[in-house]
Amino acid sequence: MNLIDKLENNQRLEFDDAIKLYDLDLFTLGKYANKIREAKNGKKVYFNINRHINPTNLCADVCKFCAFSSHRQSADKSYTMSYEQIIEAVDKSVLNGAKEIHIVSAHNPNVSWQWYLEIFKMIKNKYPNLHIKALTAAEVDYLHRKHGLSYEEVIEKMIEYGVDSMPGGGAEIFDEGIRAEICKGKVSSDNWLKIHSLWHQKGHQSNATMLFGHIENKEHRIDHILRIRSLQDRSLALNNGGGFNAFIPLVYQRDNNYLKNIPFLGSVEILKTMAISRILLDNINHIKAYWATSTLNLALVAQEFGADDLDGTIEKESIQSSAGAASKNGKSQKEFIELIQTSGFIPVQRDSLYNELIIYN
Ligand code: V47
Repeated sequence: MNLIDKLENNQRLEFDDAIKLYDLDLFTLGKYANKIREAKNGKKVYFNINRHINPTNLCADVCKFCAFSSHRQSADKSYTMSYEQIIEAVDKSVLNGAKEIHIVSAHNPNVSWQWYLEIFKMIKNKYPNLHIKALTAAEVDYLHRKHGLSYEEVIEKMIEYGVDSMPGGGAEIFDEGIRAEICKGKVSSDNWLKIHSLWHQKGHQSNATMLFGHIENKEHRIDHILRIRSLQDRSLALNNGGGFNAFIPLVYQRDNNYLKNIPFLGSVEILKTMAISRILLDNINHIKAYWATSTLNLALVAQEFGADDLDGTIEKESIQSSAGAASKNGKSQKEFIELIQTSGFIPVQRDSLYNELIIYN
């Protein structure tokens, strides 16, 4: 059967076919991706009212793409937030209607593992219904390397201290050759997958990201997506509620970091990658076009090419905005809703696990 016949018949594609998807024109890819999107999510575009908090930028690791870490800033720009500052930020966000706090930090060698975890307990004690999405697999791996805790121990403590779900960060690109170039010393691809697998085995949900548009090629992207699909097969087979909620292709931002002379990735390549993700990941319900890295306008166009989620209002964000993204101060809910509606879609405010809270018909 040729590739188009396989697409017509919704057949699962393996590597040799998957790589050929990039040879199809954008509109053919969009047609098949949109068919899958509509079958899974109709015309709905999901978003949540969330707040990103990045409690420290002091990092023991040096990822070349990262502009957030204090390695990229003068010594006086390094910071570690106090618990008072963190809860003050959470208080404000809750007043603004936030349903989720998304907490991602650098790998800070000057604080204990308890410092990371007490943040979650403090928030949970005050706001038991607020969803805490926290600790990337890269942070879990760092706490293991630095403090000698096993992955299982870190995960048990995350649950005990109030983490509800894990964000998808730290995955970058799974190919170890590329990792050696861009994030040497950070969590390996096998361990990233192992940590999410352990989290899923506990019946919990997480997201998966892919950082693209730097020095990787199309083969690396396809390999990355298929490894995520394979773990999701194993996690769903457990039938315990655990697994990936969303796949998030993050477009590489080029400012203020150590990866030089990387040309802009064109919109066609970005949209093709979104569409290919939708086609290949038949076992993941949501593809998130994370507007902070793709721009809000392209994220809206991506909704026609397989994506069905825009992340959220964000409110404040430091990781991608340090590298040039326009996400420093988030977006208002009103703007989100209007932009989705005028693009011909149905805005749906969701919670972190994709339960629908408000449908704006
Ligand atoms: O892993 C760092 C990325 C990630 C750059 O799970 C960059 O819902 C682009 O995990 N250009 C952290 N990206 C953020 C993250 C995330 C974001 C949104 C939603 C979710 C979710 C998770 O940020 C890192 C890295 O891949 N990143 N530097 C950069 N220059």
